[in-house]
Amino acid sequence: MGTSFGRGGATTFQQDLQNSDCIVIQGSNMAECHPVGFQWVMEAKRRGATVIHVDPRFTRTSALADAHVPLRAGSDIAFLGGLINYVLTNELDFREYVVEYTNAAAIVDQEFQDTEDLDGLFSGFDQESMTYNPLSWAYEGARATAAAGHRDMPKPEAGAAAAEEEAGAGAGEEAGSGGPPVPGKPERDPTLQHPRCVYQILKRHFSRYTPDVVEQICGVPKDQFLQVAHAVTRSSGRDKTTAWVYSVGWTQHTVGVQYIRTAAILQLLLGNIGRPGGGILALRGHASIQGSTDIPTLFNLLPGYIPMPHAHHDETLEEFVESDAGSTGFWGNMRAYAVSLLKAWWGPHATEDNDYCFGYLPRLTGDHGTYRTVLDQIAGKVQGYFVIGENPAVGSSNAKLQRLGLANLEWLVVRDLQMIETATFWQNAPELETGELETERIGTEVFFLPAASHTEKDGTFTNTQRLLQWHHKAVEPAGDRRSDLWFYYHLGRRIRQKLATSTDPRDRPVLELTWQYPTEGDHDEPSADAVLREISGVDADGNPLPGYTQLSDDGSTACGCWIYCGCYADGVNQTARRKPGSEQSWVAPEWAWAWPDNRRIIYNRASADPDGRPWSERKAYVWWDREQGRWTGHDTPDFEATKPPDFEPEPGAHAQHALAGTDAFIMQTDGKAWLYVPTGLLDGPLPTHYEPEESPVDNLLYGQRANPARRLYRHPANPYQPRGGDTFPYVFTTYRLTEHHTAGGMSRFLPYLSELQPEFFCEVSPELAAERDLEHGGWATIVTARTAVEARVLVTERMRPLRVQDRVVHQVGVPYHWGPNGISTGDAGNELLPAVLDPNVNIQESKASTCDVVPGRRPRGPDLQRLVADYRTRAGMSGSTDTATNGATTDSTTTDGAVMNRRTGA
Ligand SMILES: Nc1nc2c(c(=O)[nH]1)N[C@H]1C(S)=C(S)[C@@H](COP(=O)(O)OP(=O)(O)OC[C@H]3O[C@@H](n4cnc5c(=O)[nH]c(N)nc54)[C@H](O)[C@@H]3O)O[C@H]1N2
Ligand SMILES: Nc1nc2c(c(=O)[nH]1)N[C@H]1C(S)=C(S)[C@@H](COP(=O)(O)OP(=O)(O)OC[C@H]3O[C@@H](n4cnc5c(=O)[nH]c(N)nc54)[C@H](O)[C@@H]3O)O[C@H]1N2
Ligand SMILES: [Mo]
Repeated sequence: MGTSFGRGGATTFQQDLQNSDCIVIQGSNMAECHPVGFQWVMEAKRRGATVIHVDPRFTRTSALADAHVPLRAGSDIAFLGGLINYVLTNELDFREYVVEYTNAAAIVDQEFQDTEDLDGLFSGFDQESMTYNPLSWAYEGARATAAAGHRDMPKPEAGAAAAEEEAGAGAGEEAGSGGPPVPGKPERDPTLQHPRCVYQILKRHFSRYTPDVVEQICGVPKDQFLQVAHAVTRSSGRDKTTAWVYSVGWTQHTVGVQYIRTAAILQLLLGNIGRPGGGILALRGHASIQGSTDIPTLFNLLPGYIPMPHAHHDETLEEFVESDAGSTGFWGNMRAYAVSLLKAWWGPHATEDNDYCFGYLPRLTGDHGTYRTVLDQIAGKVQGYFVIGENPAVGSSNAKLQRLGLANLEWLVVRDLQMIETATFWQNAPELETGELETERIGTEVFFLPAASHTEKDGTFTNTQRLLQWHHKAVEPAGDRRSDLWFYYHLGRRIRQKLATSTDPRDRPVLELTWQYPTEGDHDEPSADAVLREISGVDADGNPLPGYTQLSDDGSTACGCWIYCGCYADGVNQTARRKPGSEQSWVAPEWAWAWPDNRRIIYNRASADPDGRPWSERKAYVWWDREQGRWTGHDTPDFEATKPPDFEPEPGAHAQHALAGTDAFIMQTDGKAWLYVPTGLLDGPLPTHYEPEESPVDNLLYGQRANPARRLYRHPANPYQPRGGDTFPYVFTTYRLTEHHTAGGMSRFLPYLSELQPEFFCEVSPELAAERDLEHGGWATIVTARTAVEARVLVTERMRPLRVQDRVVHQVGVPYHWGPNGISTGDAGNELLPAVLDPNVNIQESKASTCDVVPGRRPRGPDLQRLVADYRTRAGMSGSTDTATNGATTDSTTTDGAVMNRRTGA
């Protein structure tokens, strides 16, 4: 979303779905996982909208849709690519929107080569490192500047260490609130005829995604595909809009980012972004998962998507902002955002003379994502680990890998509501039964600290639609439970006390932090309100700032997260507003506060035509009021309020001043939404269909089977299965149930929920049940190269065999909520999956893999390993040699499981 539009969040809000003429829910089970928001889908349907659910399984979402389209897990790019091809071949695109608001007219460098020319690779691929050099993807004439200005490219003078660091660090999330920098405006051909303009490149690229090809790759019959194509194109244009809704059915793939890119291209061609009833609604998961990327728990970002500086080429603030400071669009103000952040963190210590303490920030030296960290734990390179608000021993792919890491630490801190598996692995990990681990030989000291839940503390959630909502403490936390804010505040306070007399320069960043917050109550609970105020920002006199356009780069403003600037405007906690819907417009701008600047639909300049008039009365949202000389409408305009539609920038203008009155995508350096991404992605400027890492079929389109830049972690405990073959013949996918929550810490311990879904199960079709002798209500063992788990069998027509290429493909559905602790117990679905990631955002492929299913319970003890070893041999995986291809095999030497314990040598 960030590289397509300039911000990583959902483009619209859930209530706006009521205005849609067609809603496609794909890669999401919205009715079960986002049931409250789903009411707006039902409202749209009541008003006559068509609702389509594209999902491997028939769910409660499908039951309420007009059409359910079952497809093979892992094939959505082909399906969406088919829709794009349908739009382009029939010239159904919203031409005026496309020419004015997207980069369709931009001319691309002649060095660029497409997957169509290179059998599945784009130009610039290096087989050795499995990474792309993206220079040839640039706009024409921009290659040299691209090299100098690319934030994620090693600088020419940087050495090998820097290059390695860049390749590992991941870049996709950086575009969360500002498109990747390109040098200004590209050459354009508004007639869209130039053979190297983006529009023509798209046309060629997607031409082979015909209805026939869609049928062969996805298993969706041609007629059904065309029904979707008709419904979507019929419901888009001046007078109608279509919305796309996705969640983790799309993100958890080795090409997850490119799935979303394909939807972005389609929605842009149809003119559905920035307009009511349109958009791409990324349904976010955990209560504040949007918040935890905005103010990130990610290794490669600072608040507001300011990139984490790199060790080798971001020595000074000047070097750091260099590639962005000259940019056009609002990201050109990055220095103001960064300096204000540094002022919020180091207050009076941050001055112009010391680079505003820029040197105090940590630096990136490579991939520090969680899966990499876990491998480093196994290798003995990590001593301590905080696990706060997650349960990786159940929730992360290849759960064994996680536990082997936990078992090799000096110390582990777990703060949770319940005694989760991550805290008890030393006691009941499945590896104890197989003999791969022994409690006596695990040296990890585990500190379990009880956490207060959201009802026991003040604070905000930032939800799906970028909306910050304040929650008040309802009850005092019982016993030793404390809020996370309490924990970090007092931990920091104590560390500072310990270091108080230190003269070591490396302690200065900690000692000089602004760490003064009012506290209250018996436990000295810090004020969450004061923290929010700091995040929102203040001027030199300590007055709250109204919004991010007021941020300055001279040290006179402090702001903890520039995109949240203004959430405490006028000294009022804007996130706590609760004006009833009946007392305001349907957009409800006075209900809580959305970033940026309380906008609910972003890029809403595009809801008006280039002259500033609504595209149609029916779809009016934000427009130019000629008399008042300003933008107005139902929402806060996502545009400079008084910049007229016919504004033309001066040559050489900077930041937002370089944007024209028709540049609706203000966070992009060229003001346009990107159909083609010339820079900012690690796996190609355009989406293209690749098979998942583990798949029963070849890539119908190219010799290159999987995403060539996917992130593989070669380790004996993380073997990858060969593609095709009969050993692991079935596709399997994992998902959630309404009655449980994620890794189970919040549901398996509750009697009511455990009663509703008492046991781990798998869903199979009647045809697969017959093929494998599986009995409804009986046991099945599901096997992969990692291990085998047992589950009750649910035989259901909700799962349907699909015809893919020349064969029938069966799919197995596995909910992933179970583990050994709590009231409702069972094996964890994540035991089965390998760790293999999307390179841009480091998300694991947990939605599409392959397995075998056999009747009966799984073997116990060492017999379990024998079963799995037998499967590996049959699959041709001699020893631990995996088959993760691009031809390469692994460097692993021992068989699975026998992992060295750093301190016991076991
Ligand atoms: N009750 C309840 N609600 C929840 C949660 C919960 O655990 N329980 N979890 C919360 C969290 S953290 C999140 S992230 C969200 C997730 O919300 P969802 O993404 O809706 O949840 P999932 O069930 O994981 O997956 C959605 C659907 O993707 C389908 N799918 C799998 N592979 C593919 C594929 O390749 N293509 C397509 N088109 N579909 C595919 C699955 O069959 C499933 O129906 O839900 C949130 N809400
Ligand atoms: N196979 C497979 N794996 C998946 C997925 C999938 O679809 N398939 N989905 C992925 C997704 S989208 C997600 S979000 C992850 C979730 O995976 P995890 O985050 O590992 O699992 P949760 O069970 O949500 O863990 C949250 C923990 O936080 C605790 N908690 C709740 N509130 C608080 C609090 O205020 N403070 C503290 N300290 N603790 C608190 C809860 O008790 C719970 O144990 O799983 C991922 N893994
Ligand atoms: Mo999630």
